[in-house]
Amino acid sequence: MDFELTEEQKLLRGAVREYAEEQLGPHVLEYERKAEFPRDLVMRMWKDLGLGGMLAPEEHGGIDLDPVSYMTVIEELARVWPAISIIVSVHNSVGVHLIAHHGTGAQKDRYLPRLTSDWLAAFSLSEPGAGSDVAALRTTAVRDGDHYVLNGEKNWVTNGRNADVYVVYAKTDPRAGNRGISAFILERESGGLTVGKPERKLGIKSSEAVTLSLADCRVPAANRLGEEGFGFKIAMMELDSGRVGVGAQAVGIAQAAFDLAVKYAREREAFGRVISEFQAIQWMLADMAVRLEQARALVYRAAWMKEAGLPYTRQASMAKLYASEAATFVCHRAIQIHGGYGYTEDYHVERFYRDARVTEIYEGTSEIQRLVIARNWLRENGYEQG
Ligand code: COS
Repeated sequence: MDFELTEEQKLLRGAVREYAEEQLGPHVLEYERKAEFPRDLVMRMWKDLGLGGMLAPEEHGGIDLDPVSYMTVIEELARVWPAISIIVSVHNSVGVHLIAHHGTGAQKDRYLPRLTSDWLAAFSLSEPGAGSDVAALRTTAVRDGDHYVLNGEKNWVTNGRNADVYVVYAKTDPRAGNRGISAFILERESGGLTVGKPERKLGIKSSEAVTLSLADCRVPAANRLGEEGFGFKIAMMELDSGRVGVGAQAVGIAQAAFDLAVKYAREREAFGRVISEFQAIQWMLADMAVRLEQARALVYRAAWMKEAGLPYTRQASMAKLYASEAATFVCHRAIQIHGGYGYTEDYHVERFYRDARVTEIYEGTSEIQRLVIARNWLRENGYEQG
């Protein structure tokens, strides 16, 4: 058993930490306050560090990171700017990785070199009437010669206004439940595609979440990902890896809030002593530290299992569930340690608290993660579920 990162992974982590602190850190507040999407900074990360192709093979312009290395990058970005970490994570996991693993040769040749250099990907599964219950989605894709015609409404599309390509899910057989869903690559310029206004959210304000309207939107049949009817499984497989990424994002947020709390507790004086000397504060720090380490262990174990080629659906959900709830807990205590100052915008912990909250919701709510964990545990232990 080895809990250490390799030398290469440590170097990568150090380089991304330095880059995030120096190149991204100075811009966070301005973009977050304006709720502005940092396209220029994201594209610079593609160019400077190759972060647009973390999960793409080198032959297509990627840097082909192993899952553990990839998680260190997402964690380090989230430590400075949670919104940018989800922009990068969605692009790489449910965009690039999905095309790299389920795409045809022609799809990979067309999209991966662009996505690893100056394009952005988005993932469009949810609908106003279908969030947790994916099989209930109502967007349709009807075959018409060598095209499909898509009609429907999508929402919560992260990167949606800036994306150059979308992975969109639609029903090719509306009577077949989850087996009637197919996935398509849609280019931004496709006729019939209208992008709505970004939602006004509690946190991760510079990451956009938009609606998409598809009105007789024609997609070449060659842009279907995988077999007809295989879309649900593609989405589930890719969400497994995406959920570990959200776990890593939550770990980065928790680490940031913990570091800020420790710093403040060692500077702030009350009753003639720095407050870190009080047991009340130490107990809070202890509870935060335990959750943080536990969350990181679950995230890195799930990533290691993926790397080892083991089934990891349950571990991905455990990592996301635990890390997201740990992040909310750690941020809550970090504000408490800061007292009234923690409630102001000047001390950053309020921003991390707001940003942490969404990790319990997107890429599957905590309730869905519990369902996946229980179902898989029962199945793994021979108590097959109907
Ligand atoms: N990997 C591969 N295949 C999977 C899988 C996974 N992680 N999870 C499920 N499948 C397969 C199942 O094996 C089953 O295959 P068969 O029909 O061949 O037996 C099929 O998919 C259907 O699975 P299941 O019966 O579990 O589907 P449900 O409709 O009950 O849905 C949940 C399962 C609720 C877990 C799923 O809909 C889900 O994850 N919902 C949340 C979606 C989400 O995260 N939304 C946010 C989007 S991003 S903002």
